Amino acid sequence: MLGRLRDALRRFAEEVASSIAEKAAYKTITEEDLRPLLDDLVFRLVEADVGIDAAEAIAGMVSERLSGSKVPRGTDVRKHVEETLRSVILEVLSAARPTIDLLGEARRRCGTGSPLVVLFLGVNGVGKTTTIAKIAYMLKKAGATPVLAAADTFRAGAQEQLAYHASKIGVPIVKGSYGADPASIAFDAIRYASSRRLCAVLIDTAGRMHVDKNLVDELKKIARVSKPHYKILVVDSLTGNDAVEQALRFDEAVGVDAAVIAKIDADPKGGTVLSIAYALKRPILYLGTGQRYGDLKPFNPEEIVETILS
Ligand SMILES: Nc1nc2c(ncn2[C@@H]2O[C@H](COP(=O)(O)OP(=O)(O)OP(=O)(O)O)[C@@H](O)[C@H]2O)c(=O)[nH]1
Ligand SMILES: [Mg+2]
Repeated sequence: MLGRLRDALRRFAEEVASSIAEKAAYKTITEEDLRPLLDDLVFRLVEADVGIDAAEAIAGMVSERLSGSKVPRGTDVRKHVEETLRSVILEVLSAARPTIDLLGEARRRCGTGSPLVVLFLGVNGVGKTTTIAKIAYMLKKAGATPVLAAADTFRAGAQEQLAYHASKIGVPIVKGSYGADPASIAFDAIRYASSRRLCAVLIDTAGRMHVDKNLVDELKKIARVSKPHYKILVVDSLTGNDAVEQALRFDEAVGVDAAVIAKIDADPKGGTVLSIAYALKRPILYLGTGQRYGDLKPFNPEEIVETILS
């Protein structure tokens, strides 16, 4: 997990340290020292799936903070560089600090007849349905029972897949017939939750490419009808740069309030999280860390920095 990203940052710190050590007379890290190493850093970050814009911005921030910095004799240069990297990465990730508390908001709405409505969207196969199941599991466990809205009437078996999760977790589901209007299913689910005073409605939608106009129009309609409090984009950590493209296009089309990055456990690179934080500048609420219901981790910038630079 995040391995390639970690290597990219460590290599940079080591290289700065050795290039400074070779010229023992230098007490200051100069821009000249850094320039070739920064190029390598950008290259390695991109190899670790960090988008080029984010990689260059990171290198720019590192350069600004390091060049001209005085390293007293006897100081561990590598540590000094790592501290700088730590502060830069934390700053980038902090743009995506999760400021939305789904559990808290759902809890407050229990029994009110006005449930929290959350719409999940994203391209095919990224992990939307699984993420909804995980969030439903979390809410149910905390006593904030949601209803699931099976508004993916497009893919054969999609409603059954969600129904399977609903029955395993023990939460209600509202379905429609195959090919039914997804917006009306979302609407029915909201009515269902309101009349039973449930806490939340989690709306599953069909995977769609951000470039498919008809399906994006359908998504707009679902959003118009269900008026979700939050539209949450799910992206797959393994898709790297494409995840950024998806995020920006969906944001343009329907507006994205927050993101979940799934399959981080299966991603040996790790750059997607940095790229999404940098490009989307919306909260990342959770990271999907596996296929079980409990495999959902709140996004924590400090923890990620620790993972890649401890
Ligand atoms: N390792 C891992 N696998 C995941 C994670 N989240 C989802 N998956 C797997 O990814 C595959 C696709 O997940 P779905 O939840 O069906 O994805 P979806 O976005 O709903 O797919 P469509 O409805 O077809 O667009 C499944 O095999 C999931 O088990 C995760 O965090 N880690
Ligand atoms: Mg699905």
